[in-house]
Amino acid sequence: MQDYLHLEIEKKWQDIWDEKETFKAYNDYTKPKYYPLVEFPYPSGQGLHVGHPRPYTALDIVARKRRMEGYNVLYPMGWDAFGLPTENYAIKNKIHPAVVTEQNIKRFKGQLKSLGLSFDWSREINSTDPKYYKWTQWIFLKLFEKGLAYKKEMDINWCTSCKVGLANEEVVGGVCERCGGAVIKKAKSQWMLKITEYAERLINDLDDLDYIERVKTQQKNWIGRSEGMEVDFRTTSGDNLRVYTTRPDTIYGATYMVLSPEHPMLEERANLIENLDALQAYRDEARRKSDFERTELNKEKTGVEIKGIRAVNPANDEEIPIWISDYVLMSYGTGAIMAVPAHDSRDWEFAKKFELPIIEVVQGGDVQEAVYTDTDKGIMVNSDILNGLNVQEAIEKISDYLTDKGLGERKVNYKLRDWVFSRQRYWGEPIPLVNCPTCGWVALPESELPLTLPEVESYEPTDNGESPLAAMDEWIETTCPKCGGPAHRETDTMPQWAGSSWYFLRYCDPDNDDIFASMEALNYWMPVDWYNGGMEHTTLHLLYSRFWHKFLFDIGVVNTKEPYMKRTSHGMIMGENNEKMSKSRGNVVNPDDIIQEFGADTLRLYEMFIGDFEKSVPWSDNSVKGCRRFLDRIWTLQENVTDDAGYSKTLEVAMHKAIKKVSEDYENLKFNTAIATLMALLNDFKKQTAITEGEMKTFLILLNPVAPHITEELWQVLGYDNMVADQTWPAYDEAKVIDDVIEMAVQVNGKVRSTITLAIDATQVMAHELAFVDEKVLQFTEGKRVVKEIYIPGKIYNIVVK
Ligand code: ANZ
Ligand code: ZN
Repeated sequence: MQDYLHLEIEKKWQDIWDEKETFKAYNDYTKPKYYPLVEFPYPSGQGLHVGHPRPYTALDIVARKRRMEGYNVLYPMGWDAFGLPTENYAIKNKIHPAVVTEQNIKRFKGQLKSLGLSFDWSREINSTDPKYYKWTQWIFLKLFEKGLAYKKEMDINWCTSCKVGLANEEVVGGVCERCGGAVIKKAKSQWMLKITEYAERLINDLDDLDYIERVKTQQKNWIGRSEGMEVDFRTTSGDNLRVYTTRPDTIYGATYMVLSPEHPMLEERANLIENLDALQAYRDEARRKSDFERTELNKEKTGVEIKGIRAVNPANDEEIPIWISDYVLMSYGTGAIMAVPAHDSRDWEFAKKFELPIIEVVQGGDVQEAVYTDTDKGIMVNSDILNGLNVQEAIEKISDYLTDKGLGERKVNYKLRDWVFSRQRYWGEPIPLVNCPTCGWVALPESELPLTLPEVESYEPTDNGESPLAAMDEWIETTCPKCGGPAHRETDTMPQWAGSSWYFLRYCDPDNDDIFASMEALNYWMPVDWYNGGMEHTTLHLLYSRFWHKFLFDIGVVNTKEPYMKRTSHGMIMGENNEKMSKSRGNVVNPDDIIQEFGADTLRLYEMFIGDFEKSVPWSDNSVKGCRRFLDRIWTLQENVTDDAGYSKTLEVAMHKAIKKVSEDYENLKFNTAIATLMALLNDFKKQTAITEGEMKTFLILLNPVAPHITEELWQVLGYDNMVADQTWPAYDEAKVIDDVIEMAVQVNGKVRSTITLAIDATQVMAHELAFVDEKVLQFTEGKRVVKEIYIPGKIYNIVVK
């Protein structure tokens, strides 16, 4: 028999699939549909990483299985191609980013094809194609029209190295997510999207979705809903200082107030403040720090007391000092807090440092020695009308009390901020607005979309941080669509997250020129049935796209309120020594090399086999070889197939068990145990002198989603002229899955008292359940204590009682 020549075989089948359009999704809206989705990649200059095939193969398995189950499957792929690395490469090498993008896509696409993924390439999309970004611009204009896009002068996170504004989500650990550069605050007029208006729905609607738990939790934490009160503190200057607190019950323990250094009171009451210079100096200092640095828990507390004005605690009319400190952020709540040092750790550290009074109001520990934050079960003390109540009762009582007196109101707050939607860069979607001196910001009419990127000389951002578009007078100068007078185009572009916020909709109807996708197509294909992607996108892309989708639902152009029914996430593939793969460590594995030497089927099999799909795993050359050996053994299995292989009861049970296990495991991200099952089945096969053609066929179908090329080839060798991809997914017989059942003797204190009927491999728990409803067993055990149970599966069950 011929050798297993993987390169030849794999190329052959990829060409056949292409030519026959085997994986094309049909707009036949009568068949049941299935829409699995993986995150479209950013086509970077480095080409495909070995991490990419892991999620792609996982959902390829699901897609292939679904087709065999009779579904019309849409498994699409495209390119999320705007963004900084391409632009930086273009700047350095003086090549147009569109040219760089085209080259990168070509390389990526070739690599993906060589993996034998069953994408419907006829629906390929590219976020930088004007035909695509026309609709990104269109959606933006709808948001603008509905008042959800607005321009605001604000302190933004500014990456000093990329020279670009960053969203909060792009600042990780105080530095730029992309380049690791320092991030400072910079005042800039920015386009913002009101994602905060959707905060409540973005949390509540998670309940109906089949997202893995850690994704739900991360989204909830990021949105950060908190329930509390806004309370007014009078001041000696005659003002009201409003604070936000989640613990109004602790108000009797508020011994001072803290304002954010940016709080407007400093300007508004400058005339009454005695130490304005010191406060101003502190404010300047704070401005240079990121929110992350400012709120870090274990950092040394700093602050300055405001001299000349004091506040009055509304609960007990005590006068208390007002401080400013950078641990209070202007961007959250009201930018002012009542400090309760006995029960809030940051307040406690601050009070210790500046020797401010600490009053216990919830009983628990010695609050002079250590902060007592575990207050949930405590009883109120030193709190006048609240004394003796538990925390929950106290919160209710004081909230009603302060509300009735007009001193405050209940309030829900969110950590989520509006989305900074402008970038001062070239390689992004132009924002289709013009600024008219008479009409203000005006949308371009739909007929003028797409507003395409003009050719520029240089892609570098200007020194003052403007986009290179800002230097293009001919492009900027235009007329106002409303009044016809002279006007200027917006020169900022959209962030990379724009194009990916709706791309799954475009796949449903990629060539439509009248609308981003027809309602008919959306009605059929949406929602996405299963979406798999990286955990790093949980608070960015996943939230943004859910927000856009909800907005599109509200304006009646999509049919579902949520885009994705199910969300799962894969672990990363690390270097051999469990470090992140990187050029500098020299531990990068190139998927092309593996495909060349061992084949795409080996790579696919390996990536699905190496461990729990949801956890990160180190690369292992040895297991790659092991996976290849498994395929080699399958290759020679055809020699064992004969017409007159005898019937084997054990093998029949093994087959049915394998069908059940593999079918279930493919659905539950347990690809590794599915493959282990197939490996065990192969061993069973090899123990037989011969196997039947039927057994071989079932085996090939089960393995096909993981290793599509070798299985198609062996199918052909068996003499069929259709494909495995055309077969029906095998069913199993539940009766044949159950192992033989036996009668087992049950002893009580060494004497046989009864028998139970159970499966040969039943667990002790099962045996116990069966025995302890048996009358004869109960007769000898009731009223006694079970001190020991000895259970030997398939043999005996002995219960010892006293
Ligand atoms: C008094 C108090 C007593 C508080 C106590 C907590 C514990 P979450 O749950 O995150 O919403 N806070 C309010 N605004 C702030 C700001 N702009 N910057 C920094 N901290 C701020 O947290 C709400 C709590 O964080 C509020 O409740 C307030 O401190 C503080 F035992 O008020 B608390
Ligand atoms: Zn005008």
